[in-house]
Amino acid sequence: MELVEINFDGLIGPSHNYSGLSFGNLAATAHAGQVSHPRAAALQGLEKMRHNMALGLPQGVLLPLPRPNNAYLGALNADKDTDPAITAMAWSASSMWTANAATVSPAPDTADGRCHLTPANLVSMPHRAHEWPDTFRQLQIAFASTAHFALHPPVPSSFGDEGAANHMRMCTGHGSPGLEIFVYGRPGGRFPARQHEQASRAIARGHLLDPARTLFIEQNPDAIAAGAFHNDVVAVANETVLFCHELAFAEPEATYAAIRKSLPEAEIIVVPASEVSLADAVSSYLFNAQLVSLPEGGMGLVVPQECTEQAATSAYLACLIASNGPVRRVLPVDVRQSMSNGGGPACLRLRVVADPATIDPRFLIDEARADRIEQVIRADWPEMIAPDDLRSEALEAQVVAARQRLLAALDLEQLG
Ligand code: SUG
Repeated sequence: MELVEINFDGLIGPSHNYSGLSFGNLAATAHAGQVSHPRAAALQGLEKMRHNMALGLPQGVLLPLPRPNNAYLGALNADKDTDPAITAMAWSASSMWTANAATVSPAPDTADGRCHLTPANLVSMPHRAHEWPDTFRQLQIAFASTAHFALHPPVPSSFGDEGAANHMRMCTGHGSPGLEIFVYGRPGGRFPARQHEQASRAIARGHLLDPARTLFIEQNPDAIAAGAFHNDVVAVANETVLFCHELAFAEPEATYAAIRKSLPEAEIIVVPASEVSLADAVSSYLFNAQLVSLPEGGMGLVVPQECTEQAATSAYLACLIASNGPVRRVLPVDVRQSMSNGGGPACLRLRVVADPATIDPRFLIDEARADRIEQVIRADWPEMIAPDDLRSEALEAQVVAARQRLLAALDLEQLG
């Protein structure tokens, strides 16, 4: 059985829109009320998947959730005319950011030798808190083999959990035992700290992790205040490499020392604020990159196109490559539609280390399946959505039908 890292990208749903629902997410609030382009958004996301497949990386997909979520509106005794903010919550396509779908602990890290998954409760943001039951249904199908996977219920809503966006894993190889690093925020700042320490600890216990290979690290409150609403806006790890901003963690030196103690092979690349300020890191999303091990050796950093356009970040990336370190290639991708809601390349994917043969193949994609998905997007995804459209019955019918066609194309009607 060969364990490999599979990136499960969230396919961007037909209701993708800009409603400014995430306080503390600067891009999302800056774009509130703008017209969105769901078809272009989904094609950009699919193109990123194809880009990574062309690098030789295994690729998975998670599907858009049923939207609008009329059961959610019903539970609030609301309908589409009650309150535009509530309507927008029911329409949100936010499940595209699958880094927030779940926390995943691969089999080599757990006491029972299974890969453990806990869906994120996402309670900090109302438009996201109703995602998990439908996400859970997909995970139940995709990772149905109980010999290989353990799927947990979410952490109780008393403690906010945002999934893999606040969780990093370092190891000498994906199939070797890893060091799992949970990053939480302390409440009380200008913006919400979305990941609660107790949620992280509960997940680590449930996943049967070895305390000697588990760290709980506080996020720097200044980073949250600067718009790093998740740790993956200021840090990313892959195998032995941690790539992070100088101001990512509350106690950086102690954090690096603890990592090196558990994993002496660790290479920690710290980007100084004097070269890339926190503000530049948040606007270019330099750290919301996919740091991937390339089949030919070395690592690639799949960054948003914005990184090549912002002076400080692109100058830094040129030095990073020239330094001859572990990161051998910078690979820009265009995910602008998602970026405008604060979701970069890393937000759009959930990493699962597993043997692909143990996963339901309908959630794995190759070029032929990508072609099938592309046809449905081109034919059925709305071209654009303006805020007022969220009350339109015609748009609702289109969005519902588009998702049904996608499910049919992927043989997953049972999610209907
Ligand atoms: O939760 N944006 C998402 C972006 C999530 C990014 N994920 C990671 N960093 N892993 C969020 O803030 C905006 C939706 C709106 O405002 O309409 C939104 O939900």
